[in-house]
Amino acid sequence: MAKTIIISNRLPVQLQINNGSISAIPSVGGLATGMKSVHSGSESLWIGWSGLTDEDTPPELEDDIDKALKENGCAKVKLNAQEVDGFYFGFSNRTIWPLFHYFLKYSEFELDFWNTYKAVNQKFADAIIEQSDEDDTIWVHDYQLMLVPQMVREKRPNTSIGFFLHIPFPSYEIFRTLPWREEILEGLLGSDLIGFHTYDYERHFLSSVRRLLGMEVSFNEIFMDNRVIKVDSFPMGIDYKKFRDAALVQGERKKDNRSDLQQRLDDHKASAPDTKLILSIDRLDYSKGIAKRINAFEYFLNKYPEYKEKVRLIILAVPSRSNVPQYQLLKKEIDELVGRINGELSTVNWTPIWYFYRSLPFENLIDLYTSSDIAWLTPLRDGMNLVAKEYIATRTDKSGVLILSEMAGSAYEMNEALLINPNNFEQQADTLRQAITMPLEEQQSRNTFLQKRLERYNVEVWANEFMSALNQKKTAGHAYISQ
Ligand code: ADQ
Repeated sequence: MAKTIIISNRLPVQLQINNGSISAIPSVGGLATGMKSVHSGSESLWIGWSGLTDEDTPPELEDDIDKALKENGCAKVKLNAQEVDGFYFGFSNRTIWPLFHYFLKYSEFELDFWNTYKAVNQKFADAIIEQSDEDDTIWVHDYQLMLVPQMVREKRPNTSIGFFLHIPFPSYEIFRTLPWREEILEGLLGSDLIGFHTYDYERHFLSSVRRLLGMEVSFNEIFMDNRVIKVDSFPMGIDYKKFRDAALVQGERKKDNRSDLQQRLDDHKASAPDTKLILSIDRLDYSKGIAKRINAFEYFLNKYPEYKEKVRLIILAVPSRSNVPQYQLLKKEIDELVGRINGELSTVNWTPIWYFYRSLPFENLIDLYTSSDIAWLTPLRDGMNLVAKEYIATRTDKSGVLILSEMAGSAYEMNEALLINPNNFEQQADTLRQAITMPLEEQQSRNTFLQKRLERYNVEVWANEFMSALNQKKTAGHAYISQ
Protein backbone atom coordinates (compact mmCIF):
# COMPACT_ATOMS: atom_id res chain seq x y z
CA MET A 1 0.00 0.00 0.00
CA ALA A 2 1.27 3.49 -0.90
CA LYS A 3 2.61 5.45 2.07
CA THR A 4 3.11 9.11 2.91
CA ILE A 5 6.68 9.90 3.91
CA ILE A 6 7.29 13.10 5.90
CA ILE A 7 10.84 14.43 6.15
CA SER A 8 12.03 17.18 8.47
CA ASN A 9 15.31 18.00 10.17
CA ARG A 10 13.98 16.93 13.60
CA LEU A 11 11.60 14.09 14.31
CA PRO A 12 8.29 14.81 16.09
CA VAL A 13 9.52 12.89 19.16
CA GLN A 14 12.18 13.53 21.79
CA LEU A 15 14.41 10.65 22.83
CA GLN A 16 15.14 10.27 26.53
CA ILE A 17 17.70 7.89 28.00
CA ASN A 18 16.94 6.88 31.60
CA ASN A 19 19.05 4.28 33.41
CA GLY A 20 20.00 2.65 30.15
CA SER A 21 16.49 2.45 28.76
CA ILE A 22 15.13 4.60 26.00
CA SER A 23 11.78 6.31 25.55
CA ALA A 24 10.40 8.47 22.77
CA ILE A 25 8.17 11.33 23.95
CA PRO A 26 5.93 12.84 21.27
CA SER A 27 6.55 16.59 20.76
CA VAL A 28 3.70 19.01 21.11
CA GLY A 29 5.05 21.54 18.59
CA GLY A 30 2.96 23.09 15.82
CA LEU A 31 4.31 20.93 13.01
CA ALA A 32 3.91 17.67 14.93
CA THR A 33 0.31 18.57 15.79
CA GLY A 34 -0.51 19.80 12.32
CA MET A 35 0.77 16.69 10.64
CA LYS A 36 -1.31 14.37 12.84
CA SER A 37 -3.88 13.79 10.13
CA VAL A 38 -1.13 13.03 7.60
CA HIS A 39 1.11 11.07 9.96
CA SER A 40 -1.14 8.36 11.27
CA GLY A 41 -1.34 4.60 11.16
CA SER A 42 0.91 2.31 9.21
CA GLU A 43 0.50 4.22 5.95
CA SER A 44 2.96 6.90 6.95
CA LEU A 45 6.54 7.26 8.07
CA TRP A 46 8.36 10.33 9.44
CA ILE A 47 12.09 10.46 8.71
CA GLY A 48 14.42 12.89 10.50
CA TRP A 49 17.32 13.36 12.89
CA SER A 50 16.62 12.10 16.40
CA GLY A 51 18.45 14.93 18.17
CA LEU A 52 21.20 12.57 19.42
CA THR A 53 24.55 12.67 17.64
CA ASP A 54 26.40 9.40 16.97
CA GLU A 55 28.81 10.38 19.74
CA ASP A 56 25.92 10.74 22.22
CA THR A 57 24.27 7.45 21.29
CA PRO A 58 25.35 4.43 23.33
CA PRO A 59 25.91 1.70 20.67
CA GLU A 60 24.11 -0.91 22.79
CA LEU A 61 20.94 1.22 22.63
CA GLU A 62 20.80 1.59 18.82
CA ASP A 63 18.25 -1.19 18.39
CA ASP A 64 16.08 0.07 21.25
CA ILE A 65 16.12 3.56 19.75
CA ASP A 66 15.03 2.24 16.36
CA LYS A 67 12.28 0.25 18.04
CA ALA A 68 11.03 3.24 20.08
CA LEU A 69 11.01 5.39 16.97
CA LYS A 70 9.24 2.74 14.93
CA GLU A 71 6.47 2.54 17.51
CA ASN A 72 5.88 6.25 16.84
CA GLY A 73 5.93 5.86 13.05
CA CYS A 74 9.44 7.33 12.79
CA ALA A 75 12.84 6.39 11.41
CA LYS A 76 16.10 8.19 12.07
CA VAL A 77 18.89 9.65 9.98
CA LYS A 78 22.17 9.22 11.85
CA LEU A 79 24.34 12.34 12.16
CA ASN A 80 27.67 12.83 13.89
CA ALA A 81 28.62 15.99 15.79
CA GLN A 82 30.68 17.40 12.91
CA GLU A 83 27.73 16.96 10.52
CA VAL A 84 25.33 18.67 12.93
CA ASP A 85 27.79 21.56 13.27
CA GLY A 86 28.27 22.15 9.55
CA PHE A 87 24.79 21.34 8.35
CA TYR A 88 22.53 22.63 11.13
CA PHE A 89 24.48 25.26 13.11
CA GLY A 90 26.53 26.11 10.02
CA PHE A 91 24.83 26.32 6.63
CA SER A 92 21.21 26.18 7.88
CA ASN A 93 21.52 28.70 10.71
CA ARG A 94 24.56 30.83 9.80
CA THR A 95 23.95 31.08 6.04
CA ILE A 96 20.35 30.40 5.01
CA TRP A 97 18.45 31.57 8.11
CA PRO A 98 20.00 35.08 8.23
CA LEU A 99 19.90 35.49 4.44
CA PHE A 100 16.26 34.45 4.10
CA HIS A 101 15.34 36.83 6.96
CA TYR A 102 17.15 39.74 5.23
CA PHE A 103 20.09 39.81 7.69
CA LEU A 104 22.60 39.83 4.88
CA LYS A 105 25.45 40.95 7.07
CA TYR A 106 25.06 37.93 9.38
CA SER A 107 25.12 35.44 6.51
CA GLU A 108 28.38 33.48 6.26
CA PHE A 109 29.32 31.98 2.91
CA GLU A 110 31.61 29.10 4.00
CA LEU A 111 32.46 26.36 1.54
CA ASP A 112 32.81 23.83 4.39
CA PHE A 113 29.29 24.57 5.62
CA TRP A 114 27.95 24.14 2.09
CA ASN A 115 29.75 20.84 1.54
CA THR A 116 28.42 19.44 4.81
CA TYR A 117 24.90 20.68 3.96
CA LYS A 118 25.07 18.80 0.63
CA ALA A 119 26.42 15.63 2.26
CA VAL A 120 23.75 15.64 4.99
CA ASN A 121 20.94 16.36 2.51
CA GLN A 122 22.21 13.34 0.57
CA LYS A 123 21.96 11.25 3.76
CA PHE A 124 18.32 12.28 4.17
CA ALA A 125 17.62 11.54 0.50
CA ASP A 126 19.29 8.12 0.80
CA ALA A 127 17.18 7.33 3.87
CA ILE A 128 14.03 8.22 1.92
CA ILE A 129 15.01 6.07 -1.06
CA GLU A 130 15.87 3.16 1.21
CA GLN A 131 12.58 3.32 3.11
CA SER A 132 10.08 4.25 0.38
CA ASP A 133 8.56 2.81 -2.76
CA GLU A 134 8.00 4.45 -6.13
CA ASP A 135 4.28 5.07 -5.52
CA ASP A 136 4.71 6.67 -2.07
CA THR A 137 4.09 10.39 -1.60
CA ILE A 138 6.93 12.40 -0.09
CA TRP A 139 6.58 15.69 1.83
CA VAL A 140 9.86 17.45 2.64
CA HIS A 141 9.91 20.28 5.22
CA ASP A 142 11.95 23.42 5.49
CA TYR A 143 15.20 25.21 4.78
CA GLN A 144 17.51 22.55 6.20
CA LEU A 145 16.53 20.13 3.42
CA MET A 146 16.23 22.16 0.23
CA LEU A 147 18.41 19.82 -1.87
CA VAL A 148 16.50 16.69 -0.91
CA PRO A 149 13.70 16.90 -3.54
CA GLN A 150 16.16 16.83 -6.48
CA MET A 151 18.30 14.13 -4.84
CA VAL A 152 15.25 11.88 -4.49
CA ARG A 153 13.96 12.77 -7.97
CA GLU A 154 17.19 11.52 -9.59
CA LYS A 155 16.55 8.02 -8.27
CA ARG A 156 12.74 8.14 -8.31
CA PRO A 157 11.64 10.07 -11.44
CA ASN A 158 7.94 9.28 -10.98
CA THR A 159 7.50 9.69 -7.24
CA SER A 160 5.26 12.51 -6.03
CA ILE A 161 7.34 15.00 -4.00
CA GLY A 162 6.11 18.09 -2.14
CA PHE A 163 8.20 20.71 -0.34
CA PHE A 164 7.06 23.33 2.19
CA LEU A 165 9.23 26.25 3.32
CA HIS A 166 8.42 27.47 6.86
CA ILE A 167 10.53 30.65 6.63
CA PRO A 168 10.30 33.55 4.16
CA PHE A 169 11.70 33.18 0.68
CA PRO A 170 13.60 36.46 0.17
CA SER A 171 13.44 38.79 -2.79
CA TYR A 172 15.61 38.00 -5.81
CA GLU A 173 18.02 40.84 -4.92
CA ILE A 174 18.80 39.16 -1.59
CA PHE A 175 18.69 35.56 -2.79
CA ARG A 176 21.09 36.17 -5.65
CA THR A 177 23.92 37.02 -3.24
CA LEU A 178 24.13 33.33 -2.24
CA PRO A 179 27.09 31.63 -3.95
CA TRP A 180 25.11 28.37 -4.30
CA ARG A 181 21.84 29.96 -5.43
CA GLU A 182 21.37 27.85 -8.59
CA GLU A 183 21.98 24.60 -6.72
CA ILE A 184 19.39 25.53 -4.08
CA LEU A 185 16.77 26.35 -6.71
CA GLU A 186 17.52 23.17 -8.65
CA GLY A 187 17.26 21.18 -5.42
CA LEU A 188 13.79 22.58 -4.73
CA LEU A 189 12.70 22.02 -8.33
CA GLY A 190 12.95 18.30 -7.81
CA SER A 191 9.50 18.72 -6.21
CA ASP A 192 6.11 18.55 -7.93
CA LEU A 193 4.60 21.08 -5.55
CA ILE A 194 6.43 23.82 -3.62
CA GLY A 195 4.48 25.57 -0.84
CA PHE A 196 5.09 28.87 0.97
CA HIS A 197 3.22 30.68 3.75
CA THR A 198 2.39 33.75 1.64
CA TYR A 199 1.91 34.82 -1.95
CA ASP A 200 4.88 37.22 -1.66
CA TYR A 201 7.35 34.42 -0.84
CA GLU A 202 5.92 32.47 -3.77
CA ARG A 203 6.41 35.47 -6.07
CA HIS A 204 10.01 35.96 -4.90
CA PHE A 205 10.78 32.32 -5.56
CA LEU A 206 9.28 32.38 -9.05
CA SER A 207 11.21 35.53 -9.86
CA SER A 208 14.50 33.88 -8.78
CA VAL A 209 13.74 30.79 -10.87
CA ARG A 210 13.03 32.91 -13.93
CA ARG A 211 16.01 35.22 -13.57
CA LEU A 212 18.66 32.82 -12.31
CA LEU A 213 17.72 29.67 -14.21
CA GLY A 214 16.03 31.31 -17.21
CA MET A 215 13.11 28.89 -16.92
CA GLU A 216 9.68 29.37 -18.35
CA VAL A 217 7.25 30.45 -15.63
CA SER A 218 3.57 30.94 -16.26
CA PHE A 219 1.34 32.20 -13.43
CA ASN A 220 2.28 29.73 -10.69
CA GLU A 221 3.74 26.93 -12.78
CA ILE A 222 7.31 26.26 -13.83
CA PHE A 223 7.87 24.33 -17.03
CA MET A 224 10.80 21.92 -17.18
CA ASP A 225 11.64 19.50 -20.00
CA ASN A 226 9.35 16.73 -18.91
CA ARG A 227 7.60 18.13 -15.84
CA VAL A 228 5.47 21.00 -14.63
CA ILE A 229 6.12 22.20 -11.08
CA LYS A 230 3.38 23.95 -9.20
CA VAL A 231 4.11 26.71 -6.68
CA ASP A 232 1.43 27.89 -4.26
CA SER A 233 0.82 29.53 -0.90
CA PHE A 234 -0.55 27.60 2.09
CA PRO A 235 -0.66 29.84 5.19
CA MET A 236 -0.08 27.57 8.18
CA GLY A 237 -2.73 27.61 10.91
CA ILE A 238 -2.77 26.41 14.51
CA ASP A 239 -4.63 23.71 16.40
CA TYR A 240 -7.31 26.26 17.24
CA LYS A 241 -9.46 23.97 19.33
CA LYS A 242 -6.54 22.89 21.51
CA PHE A 243 -5.71 26.50 22.45
CA ARG A 244 -9.32 27.57 22.93
CA ASP A 245 -10.17 24.52 25.06
CA ALA A 246 -7.04 24.92 27.18
CA ALA A 247 -8.04 28.54 27.85
CA LEU A 248 -11.56 27.43 28.86
CA VAL A 249 -10.15 24.82 31.24
CA GLN A 250 -7.76 27.38 32.68
CA GLY A 251 -10.69 29.71 33.30
CA GLU A 252 -12.56 27.02 35.22
CA ARG A 253 -9.60 25.88 37.33
CA LYS A 254 -10.26 26.23 41.04
CA LYS A 255 -8.37 28.87 42.97
CA ASP A 256 -6.22 26.34 44.83
CA ASN A 257 -5.39 24.50 41.64
CA ARG A 258 -3.66 27.35 39.84
CA SER A 259 -0.10 27.20 38.56
CA ASP A 260 2.48 29.33 40.41
CA LEU A 261 2.71 31.61 37.42
CA GLN A 262 -1.07 32.04 37.29
CA GLN A 263 -1.14 32.89 41.01
CA ARG A 264 1.50 35.52 40.47
CA LEU A 265 -0.40 36.98 37.51
CA ASP A 266 -3.66 36.99 39.50
CA ASP A 267 -1.96 38.65 42.47
CA HIS A 268 -0.58 41.26 40.13
CA LYS A 269 -4.05 41.96 38.76
CA ALA A 270 -5.57 42.17 42.23
CA SER A 271 -2.93 44.59 43.53
CA ALA A 272 -2.90 46.81 40.43
CA PRO A 273 -6.21 46.35 38.61
CA ASP A 274 -5.53 49.29 36.28
CA THR A 275 -2.16 48.03 35.10
CA LYS A 276 -2.17 46.56 31.62
CA LEU A 277 -0.07 43.49 30.88
CA ILE A 278 1.66 43.51 27.52
CA LEU A 279 3.01 40.15 26.40
CA SER A 280 5.70 39.20 23.95
CA ILE A 281 6.72 35.60 23.28
CA ASP A 282 9.38 34.45 20.85
CA ARG A 283 12.35 32.18 20.41
CA LEU A 284 15.40 34.26 21.27
CA ASP A 285 16.24 35.12 17.66
CA TYR A 286 17.42 38.34 16.02
CA SER A 287 14.69 38.00 13.37
CA LYS A 288 12.05 38.43 16.08
CA GLY A 289 13.06 42.05 16.86
CA ILE A 290 13.14 41.59 20.66
CA ALA A 291 15.86 44.18 21.37
CA LYS A 292 14.15 46.75 19.17
CA ARG A 293 10.86 46.08 20.94
CA ILE A 294 12.44 46.80 24.32
CA ASN A 295 13.84 50.06 22.95
CA ALA A 296 10.42 50.92 21.53
CA PHE A 297 8.88 50.26 24.96
CA GLU A 298 11.28 52.72 26.55
CA TYR A 299 10.42 55.21 23.79
CA PHE A 300 6.72 54.74 24.56
CA LEU A 301 7.24 55.36 28.29
CA ASN A 302 9.15 58.55 27.52
CA LYS A 303 6.57 59.77 25.03
CA TYR A 304 3.60 58.94 27.24
CA PRO A 305 4.95 59.10 30.82
CA GLU A 306 1.40 58.94 32.19
CA TYR A 307 1.58 55.18 31.53
CA LYS A 308 4.51 54.63 33.89
CA GLU A 309 3.30 52.27 36.64
CA LYS A 310 0.24 51.54 34.46
CA VAL A 311 1.75 49.02 32.07
CA ARG A 312 4.09 46.07 32.37
CA LEU A 313 5.90 44.32 29.54
CA ILE A 314 6.34 40.55 29.95
CA ILE A 315 9.05 39.15 27.71
CA LEU A 316 9.23 35.41 27.33
CA ALA A 317 12.21 34.34 25.24
CA VAL A 318 12.84 30.69 24.50
CA PRO A 319 16.53 29.69 24.38
CA SER A 320 17.48 28.85 20.82
CA ARG A 321 20.63 27.95 18.82
CA SER A 322 22.79 29.15 21.67
CA ASN A 323 26.03 27.89 20.11
CA VAL A 324 25.68 30.29 17.16
CA PRO A 325 27.64 33.48 18.05
CA GLN A 326 24.91 35.93 16.92
CA TYR A 327 22.48 34.35 19.38
CA GLN A 328 24.95 34.67 22.26
CA LEU A 329 25.45 38.36 21.45
CA LEU A 330 21.71 38.93 21.27
CA LYS A 331 21.18 37.26 24.65
CA LYS A 332 23.76 39.60 26.18
CA GLU A 333 22.20 42.64 24.51
CA ILE A 334 18.73 41.79 25.82
CA ASP A 335 20.01 41.06 29.35
CA GLU A 336 21.70 44.45 29.41
CA LEU A 337 18.75 46.36 27.95
CA VAL A 338 16.28 44.87 30.43
CA GLY A 339 18.68 45.53 33.30
CA ARG A 340 19.26 49.13 32.28
CA ILE A 341 15.59 50.02 31.71
CA ASN A 342 14.41 48.32 34.89
CA GLY A 343 17.28 49.97 36.79
CA GLU A 344 16.40 53.42 35.49
CA LEU A 345 12.60 53.32 35.62
CA SER A 346 11.55 50.92 38.39
CA THR A 347 9.80 52.30 41.45
CA VAL A 348 9.05 50.66 44.78
CA ASN A 349 5.75 49.40 43.36
CA TRP A 350 6.62 48.81 39.75
CA THR A 351 9.09 46.94 37.54
CA PRO A 352 8.44 47.88 33.90
CA ILE A 353 9.73 44.63 32.37
CA TRP A 354 9.40 41.04 33.53
CA TYR A 355 11.85 38.95 31.54
CA PHE A 356 11.83 35.14 31.39
CA TYR A 357 14.50 33.29 29.40
CA ARG A 358 13.18 29.74 29.25
CA SER A 359 10.82 27.32 27.59
CA LEU A 360 7.53 27.01 29.46
CA PRO A 361 5.09 24.10 29.77
CA PHE A 362 1.99 24.46 27.62
CA GLU A 363 -0.19 25.24 30.64
CA ASN A 364 1.95 28.26 31.57
CA LEU A 365 1.89 29.51 28.01
CA ILE A 366 -1.91 29.52 28.25
CA ASP A 367 -1.72 31.34 31.62
CA LEU A 368 0.26 34.11 29.97
CA TYR A 369 -1.93 34.35 26.88
CA THR A 370 -5.14 34.53 28.87
CA SER A 371 -3.82 37.00 31.47
CA SER A 372 -2.35 39.54 29.05
CA ASP A 373 -4.38 42.50 27.82
CA ILE A 374 -2.16 43.04 24.81
CA ALA A 375 0.13 40.79 22.74
CA TRP A 376 2.90 42.79 21.11
CA LEU A 377 4.81 40.88 18.42
CA THR A 378 7.34 42.78 16.40
CA PRO A 379 9.42 40.46 14.22
CA LEU A 380 11.68 42.19 11.72
CA ARG A 381 10.95 39.17 9.47
CA ASP A 382 8.94 36.06 10.24
CA GLY A 383 7.77 33.32 7.90
CA MET A 384 4.38 33.17 9.64
CA ASN A 385 4.40 33.67 13.46
CA LEU A 386 2.09 31.25 15.19
CA VAL A 387 2.22 33.03 18.57
CA ALA A 388 -0.05 35.75 17.12
CA LYS A 389 -2.61 33.12 16.19
CA GLU A 390 -2.32 31.27 19.51
CA TYR A 391 -2.93 34.46 21.51
CA ILE A 392 -6.15 35.21 19.63
CA ALA A 393 -7.37 31.60 19.97
CA THR A 394 -7.10 31.74 23.78
CA ARG A 395 -9.18 34.94 24.12
CA THR A 396 -12.40 33.09 24.79
CA ASP A 397 -14.28 36.23 25.91
CA LYS A 398 -12.96 37.97 22.79
CA SER A 399 -11.14 40.66 24.77
CA GLY A 400 -7.48 41.48 24.11
CA VAL A 401 -5.55 43.42 21.51
CA LEU A 402 -2.96 42.05 19.11
CA ILE A 403 -0.24 44.39 17.87
CA LEU A 404 1.57 42.64 15.05
CA SER A 405 4.47 43.46 12.76
CA GLU A 406 3.66 43.84 9.06
CA MET A 407 6.81 41.78 8.44
CA ALA A 408 5.21 38.58 9.81
CA GLY A 409 3.53 36.26 7.32
CA SER A 410 0.53 36.08 9.67
CA ALA A 411 -0.12 39.82 9.18
CA TYR A 412 -1.56 39.01 5.72
CA GLU A 413 -4.40 37.05 7.31
CA MET A 414 -4.82 39.16 10.46
CA ASN A 415 -5.93 42.52 9.18
CA GLU A 416 -8.06 43.22 12.23
CA ALA A 417 -4.94 43.28 14.42
CA LEU A 418 -3.12 46.60 14.88
CA LEU A 419 -0.39 46.25 12.26
CA ILE A 420 2.86 48.13 12.77
CA ASN A 421 6.27 48.62 11.21
CA PRO A 422 8.73 47.44 13.90
CA ASN A 423 11.25 50.11 12.84
CA ASN A 424 8.81 52.96 13.45
CA PHE A 425 8.96 53.80 17.18
CA GLU A 426 6.64 56.78 16.85
CA GLN A 427 3.93 54.59 15.32
CA GLN A 428 4.49 51.85 17.90
CA ALA A 429 4.20 54.25 20.82
CA ASP A 430 0.91 55.56 19.41
CA THR A 431 -0.33 52.04 18.69
CA LEU A 432 0.46 50.91 22.24
CA ARG A 433 -1.62 53.81 23.51
CA GLN A 434 -4.43 52.91 21.10
CA ALA A 435 -4.32 49.31 22.36
CA ILE A 436 -4.36 50.34 26.03
CA THR A 437 -7.37 52.60 25.51
CA MET A 438 -9.28 50.48 23.01
CA PRO A 439 -12.94 50.01 24.09
CA LEU A 440 -13.91 46.43 24.89
CA GLU A 441 -16.57 46.36 22.13
CA GLU A 442 -13.95 47.20 19.53
CA GLN A 443 -11.62 44.50 20.85
CA GLN A 444 -14.44 41.98 20.68
CA SER A 445 -15.48 42.94 17.20
CA ARG A 446 -11.92 42.68 15.85
CA ASN A 447 -11.32 39.34 17.59
CA THR A 448 -14.58 37.85 16.36
CA PHE A 449 -13.36 38.10 12.77
CA LEU A 450 -9.89 36.87 13.64
CA GLN A 451 -11.14 33.87 15.57
CA LYS A 452 -13.56 32.78 12.86
CA ARG A 453 -10.79 32.77 10.30
CA LEU A 454 -8.33 30.91 12.56
CA GLU A 455 -10.91 28.32 13.49
CA ARG A 456 -11.77 27.64 9.87
CA TYR A 457 -8.25 27.55 8.46
CA ASN A 458 -6.65 25.49 11.23
CA VAL A 459 -3.45 23.48 10.98
CA GLU A 460 -5.22 20.29 9.98
CA VAL A 461 -6.86 22.06 7.06
CA TRP A 462 -3.44 23.44 6.12
CA ALA A 463 -1.88 19.96 6.02
CA ASN A 464 -4.82 18.44 4.17
CA GLU A 465 -4.89 21.20 1.55
CA PHE A 466 -1.20 20.75 0.86
CA MET A 467 -1.61 16.98 0.53
CA SER A 468 -4.63 17.23 -1.74
CA ALA A 469 -2.87 19.79 -3.99
CA LEU A 470 0.07 17.36 -4.18
CA ASN A 471 -2.20 14.46 -5.05
CA GLN A 472 -4.00 16.49 -7.72
CA LYS A 473 -0.64 17.52 -9.13
CA LYS A 474 0.33 13.87 -9.37
CA THR A 475 -2.59 13.15 -11.69
CA ALA A 476 -2.17 16.38 -13.66
CA GLY A 477 1.61 15.88 -13.93
CA HIS A 478 1.23 12.46 -15.48
CA ALA A 479 -1.34 13.82 -17.93
CA TYR A 480 1.17 16.46 -19.04
CA ILE A 481 3.95 13.92 -19.69
CA SER A 482 1.67 11.66 -21.72
CA GLN A 483 0.53 14.48 -24.04
P1 ADQ B 1 9.34 29.80 14.99
O1 ADQ B 1 10.35 30.78 14.50
O2 ADQ B 1 9.78 28.94 16.11
O3 ADQ B 1 8.81 28.89 13.78
P2 ADQ B 1 6.51 30.62 15.73
O4 ADQ B 1 5.71 30.42 14.51
O5 ADQ B 1 6.12 31.85 16.46
O6 ADQ B 1 8.08 30.74 15.45
O7 ADQ B 1 6.33 29.36 16.66
C1 ADQ B 1 6.85 29.31 17.97
C2 ADQ B 1 6.16 28.20 18.76
O8 ADQ B 1 6.86 28.01 19.99
C3 ADQ B 1 4.73 28.56 19.12
O9 ADQ B 1 3.90 27.46 18.85
C4 ADQ B 1 4.77 28.86 20.63
O10 ADQ B 1 3.63 28.46 21.33
C5 ADQ B 1 5.96 28.08 21.11
N1 ADQ B 1 6.62 28.80 22.21
C6 ADQ B 1 7.03 30.07 22.17
N2 ADQ B 1 7.56 30.42 23.36
C7 ADQ B 1 7.49 29.35 24.17
C8 ADQ B 1 7.92 29.07 25.51
N3 ADQ B 1 8.56 29.95 26.27
N4 ADQ B 1 7.70 27.87 25.98
C9 ADQ B 1 7.10 26.93 25.21
N5 ADQ B 1 6.70 27.13 23.95
C10 ADQ B 1 6.90 28.32 23.42
C11 ADQ B 1 9.11 28.78 12.37
C12 ADQ B 1 9.09 30.09 11.57
C13 ADQ B 1 7.78 30.79 11.77
C14 ADQ B 1 6.62 29.86 11.37
C15 ADQ B 1 6.76 28.49 12.01
C16 ADQ B 1 5.76 27.50 11.42
O11 ADQ B 1 10.18 30.93 11.94
O12 ADQ B 1 7.72 31.99 11.00
O13 ADQ B 1 5.40 30.43 11.79
O14 ADQ B 1 8.06 27.96 11.82
O15 ADQ B 1 5.88 27.39 10.04
